[in-house]
Amino acid sequence: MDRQQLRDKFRGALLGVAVGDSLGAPFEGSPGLADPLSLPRADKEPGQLRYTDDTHMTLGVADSLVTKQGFDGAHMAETFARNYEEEPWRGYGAGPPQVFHLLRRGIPWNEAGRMLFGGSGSYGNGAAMRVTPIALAYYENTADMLEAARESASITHAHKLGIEGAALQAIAVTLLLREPPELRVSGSALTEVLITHANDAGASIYVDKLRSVKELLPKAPPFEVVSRVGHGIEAYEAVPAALYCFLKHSTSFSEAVRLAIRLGGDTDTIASMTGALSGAYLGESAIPSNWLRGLEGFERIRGLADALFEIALGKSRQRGRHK
Ligand code: AR6
Ligand code: MG
Repeated sequence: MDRQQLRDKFRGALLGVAVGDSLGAPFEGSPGLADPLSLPRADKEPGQLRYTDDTHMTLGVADSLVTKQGFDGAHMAETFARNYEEEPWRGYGAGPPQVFHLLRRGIPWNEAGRMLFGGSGSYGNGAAMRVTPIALAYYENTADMLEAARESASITHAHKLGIEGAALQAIAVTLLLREPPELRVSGSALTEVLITHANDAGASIYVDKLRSVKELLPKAPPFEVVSRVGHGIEAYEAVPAALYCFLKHSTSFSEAVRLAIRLGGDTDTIASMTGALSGAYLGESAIPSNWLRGLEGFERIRGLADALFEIALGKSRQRGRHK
């Protein structure tokens, strides 16, 4: 793959997060089966697209990675807290603000997340929804990527299922970045890689739900995914649901994102994660220009994707020297 194509995929992944989030936000909490006529259309400008906490936190991850040229837990936690204090109205889940409060009381970044939900930590989808920049910066080295994905998740989502949701979403993004879009991705092979990972991590609920995704993909009507996998705020529902939406329409960014919104539930987050997968695979060039035109922060997001691309190339050169 040439440099230009890979950079297009980096931009697609990060812009995909923001586009899916912004388009899905007005539908959050809907029961599903929205009238197709009410869904965003690729041939129509939706006007100003405002992103929510999903993108706000993703940009925090990206900013911190760029500033520190890699993962630094204390810096990333401080970045999250500061961003939240500046724009608390973005639609944050209940858990993260509690973590920021604990950080401000002096609790270390790698302890605060464990204090939530009676000491079990959060299994919400908030760590998975923001993990894309980690997948980008570390896209060539799965072991380093997984370590950074898990540690970054644990800042606010210390429950094993919150962490593994982020790990699975990150693996999917990195694998799709490496895959040239001309070769049709095998949904079954990609899902199988994730099943193996979930199995090794002892996260059986992901194994079961990913098996359902694999089974439903070729034949079932899309709405069966809601009853079998779910479309909720829990990472173990939203992450497999997003994978399903991407794989169901792996050659069309707009159709994948529209399906995520149509399924209802946590539409902004599932559409955002679907957008990350589809953007990582197909690139920015596959995102409807009508959807990019009104996107809040477009230039900044694109610039961060380019900065993450440079970090990834730098890590790749470093590894080459040490071989
Ligand atoms: N026990 C019981 N319920 C839990 C647990 C647990 N251990 N962990 C999570 N929940 P949270 P997020 C439930 O608050 O993941 C925005 O709208 C609980 O109901 O950590 O950052 C985004 O768009 C908890 O409030 O926040 C996303 O949709 C909820 O899961 C979403 O919020 C979410 O976990 C991201 O939320
Ligand atoms: Mg959401």
